[in-house]
Formats: sequence, structure tokens, C-alpha cells
Amino acid sequence: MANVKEIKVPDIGDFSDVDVIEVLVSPGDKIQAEDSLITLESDKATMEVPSSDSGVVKELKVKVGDKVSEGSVVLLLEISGEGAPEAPPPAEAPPPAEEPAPTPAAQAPAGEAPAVPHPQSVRNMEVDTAPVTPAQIDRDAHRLAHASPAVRHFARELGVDLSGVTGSGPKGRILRDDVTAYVKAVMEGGTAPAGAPAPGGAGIPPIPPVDFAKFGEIERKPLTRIQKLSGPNLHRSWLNVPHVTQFDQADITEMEDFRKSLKAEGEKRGVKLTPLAFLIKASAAALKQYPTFNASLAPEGDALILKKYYNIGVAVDTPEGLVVPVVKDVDKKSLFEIAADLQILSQKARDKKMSPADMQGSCFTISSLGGIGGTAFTPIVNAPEVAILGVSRSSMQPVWQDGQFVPRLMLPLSLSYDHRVIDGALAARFTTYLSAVLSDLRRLLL
Ligand code: CAO
Repeated sequence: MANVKEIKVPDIGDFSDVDVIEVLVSPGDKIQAEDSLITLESDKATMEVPSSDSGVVKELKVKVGDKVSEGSVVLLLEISGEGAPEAPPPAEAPPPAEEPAPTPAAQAPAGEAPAVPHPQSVRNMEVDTAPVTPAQIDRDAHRLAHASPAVRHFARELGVDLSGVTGSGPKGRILRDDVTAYVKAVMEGGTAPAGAPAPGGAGIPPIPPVDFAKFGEIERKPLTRIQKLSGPNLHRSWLNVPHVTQFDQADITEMEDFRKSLKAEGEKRGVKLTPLAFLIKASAAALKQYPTFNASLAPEGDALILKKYYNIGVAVDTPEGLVVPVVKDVDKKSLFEIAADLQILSQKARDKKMSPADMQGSCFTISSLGGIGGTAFTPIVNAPEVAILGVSRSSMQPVWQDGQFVPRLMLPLSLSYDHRVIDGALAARFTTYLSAVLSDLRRLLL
């Protein structure tokens, strides 16, 4: 006799009102106990909710975008057969092959409530220890890629290293379609899509391990979470983007006089106006003048996506590592507004209070080391952006003008760009224009 049972979200630890990001079954599907039903995503983790019973899905009670907590009904399941249990005992079966290792929090000592769900209740995606078939997969980057367990499973079956796949889902999550598109691009073009990295082991000889302790005292210091995340990103950009760096300098003598003249007003407004606010404003003007710089390569590598908004990422140095908050719509903001945004964002970055939204949507990045020192450097493009501006310390230089040397305050600029998208002449035009705007801010009005 058929028995319809409500399948509910089990104990998911401290989480509540968690987003449903994937529904993995449809009405009419025949499912087995432990099959995954939905994927949930909180700020901290992504997890799959498995079914407690076998049967046929009669009706779904959730959809993508809903928020659920422990006890929310996921679906109605028709359990056929005599004596189908009303309330089955908690799952005691050994975890399936895909089951990730429990997180340290899940291994809390007896008596202490684990901070994350019990591994048999939901499956946490942040730890992914299942074997990755091809030996050359970059394990760290694959593990850190943002994808649900179902998509990870799919990628593993196809031998796809997720670190090379660009996610088109919310918060950059990799969807099943992204994996399919990646495989298609590789099959058709013989190469990975434009946004994809060179596969690990692509002729790159590994650096042999060295026993440093043989030569003196050593200390092992684990990388911070930010370093673990930014490392694979930088590596991916470095391997994928053919970089060229264009150097230039801007005469900011007048800009600095103007900036200093605004100091009192800035203090009244509670804002510190540093050269960076001017650089952001001037960069927006240069991006408008040369739209190719405000673009990204389409994932298929056959088109440019030109952005009509002007959001600028700013590399901020924190004790935990490098983060890149984004100042939004800088073309529409005054210098004081940009400076205020910068102040708030860099403080948030240093207090580790940045939200994902604070770090998304950047079109172009500025890495300013001017407050620290240096004369030039070669920043790494923050792919899929196509250019990044490095700024070093300004200094007084003798400049030949009207038959004599005059002291001028010169600001060194280092523009790295993706040579697949931008050629040298365009890059030189961009820095020349940027430097002209910084030298004479009236150009911002043109
Ligand atoms: N030349 C000379 N002086 C400069 C300058 C430049 N290009 N840029 C800034 N300064 C001065 C400022 O005017 C300020 O001087 P005062 O205190 O006398 O007014 C001082 O340097 C410090 O500036 P700041 O660092 O507080 O402010 P900022 O707006 O220039 O930068 C921020 C803000 C968040 C970008 C910066 O603090 C930071 O983190 N920089 C590091 C960026 C980084 O690590 N990038 C990564 C590189 S790639 O791995």
C-alpha cells in the first residue's frame, strides 16, 4: 500500500533560513534512500540534503531560491510496500563513496554540539576528499572551486578540473551547464576556454621538495584562508593570461596641490583624500575613452563582453593577505564619495567584515603600493578582467620643460594587460591618456 511521507530538512547545525540553490529531483523520479534531494548554501558552507527513504517523488515543496531551516518539508515521497516505516531511524548506513571527511567541527568531542551538521544528515561540500581521477588535476584549486556536490560528482566523472571552469551561477557558482560548456569547448577547440587555466602538469615541471631542516632551524606556518583562496586565483591568471606590462609616469604636481588644498574640507567631512581616489576617478575616464579595457573575454573566447558600468577593484593589504574590495559606479561618484567608500571598504577588509557583494562586480583593478614605496612592478591581471593598474610611489624628478629642468612630482604607473585582448599600442594610448588626465584634472570635465 502506498504511503506518502513528508521528507524534511534534517538537523543542519546552527544554520537556519538557508538558500536552496539546487533541486536535484523532479516529481515522478524514483529515488533511493541517501540520494541527494536539494543543495543548500549558507555563508559558510554548501551541503546536500539526502533522502531518508526510497520511493517516488510525488510533489516538490521547495524551489531554487527558497529559504529552509531544520524541519522544512522538501518533498512528498510515495513509499510503496507494506509496513513502510512512518519515521525511519536516523541514517546509520556507512557514508557513500562520495561522502566527504567530517570537518574538524563535526568531530567535536562527545558532549559538545558540532557547529556543522552531522555528516550523515547533510553532506558538506567544503571538504571534498573523493578521488579525483586524472592525476594532473590541481587538487587544491579543484577543492576550493565553488560548486555543489552534484556538480563536483559530474565533473569528476568527466575528469574535469573545476578550478578551470568559470561559474555562471549566483556568486560565481559553477553549474552543471558550465562543466558541459567547458568540455564542449575543449572538444571543439582542442583547448580549454579562454577563462580556463593551463591544465596542471601541462609540461610544467614541479618544484622538487627540499628538506630545509637539513640546513638550519625552520618553522612551519600554515597559509591563511585568504592566501589559500587567492593563491589559486593568482596562479590561474598567471598561467592563462599572456601578460605584458606598460610603464608610464604622470606629472601629478598640480593634482597634489589640489589634493592638499582639499585637506581641510576632507577633514570636515571625515574623509581622507589620498591620491588613490584621484586614480580611481581618472581610471574611470580612461576606461570610458578606451572601452576595450572595461571588458572581459566571453567564456567561449570568441567575443568581448563590454561593460557599461564602471566598478573598480582596489587591492588592499591585510594581515591575512590580499583582498580586493570593489568601489562601485565610480564614474557617478565625486572624489569625496570615492574616498569615503575606499575608507569604509579598506577598514572592512582589515576587520575581516567584507561581504561577498563588496568583492564582486569589478571591471578593472588598481593595486596601489605608493603609500609603501617602490618605483615600478608588474601586477597580475585580476582575470577575467583584462587589465590592472599598478601605482608606485611618487617622487620629485627633474623634467625638461621649455629649455630647462624643472622639479615635477612624477607618479609611476605600471599597467599589466591581457595581450589576447589589448595590443601594445592601445595600452600605450591608455596610459598616455590616464597620465594626461592626472596631470590636468580639468580633462575629467571633457
Ligand atoms: N605616492 C606617494 N604617496 C602616496 C601614494 C603614492 N602613489 N599613494 C598614497 N600615498 C600616501 C598617502 O597620501 C598617504 O600619505 P599621508 O598619510 O601623508 O597622507 C600614505 O601614502 C598612506 O596612504 P594609504 O595607504 O593610507 O591610502 P591609499 O588610499 O593610498 O591606499 C589602500 C589605500 C587600502 C589601497 C592601501 O592602504 C593598501 O592596502 N595598499 C596596499 C595594496 C597592495 O598590497 N597591493 C597588492 C600588490 S600586488 O600583490
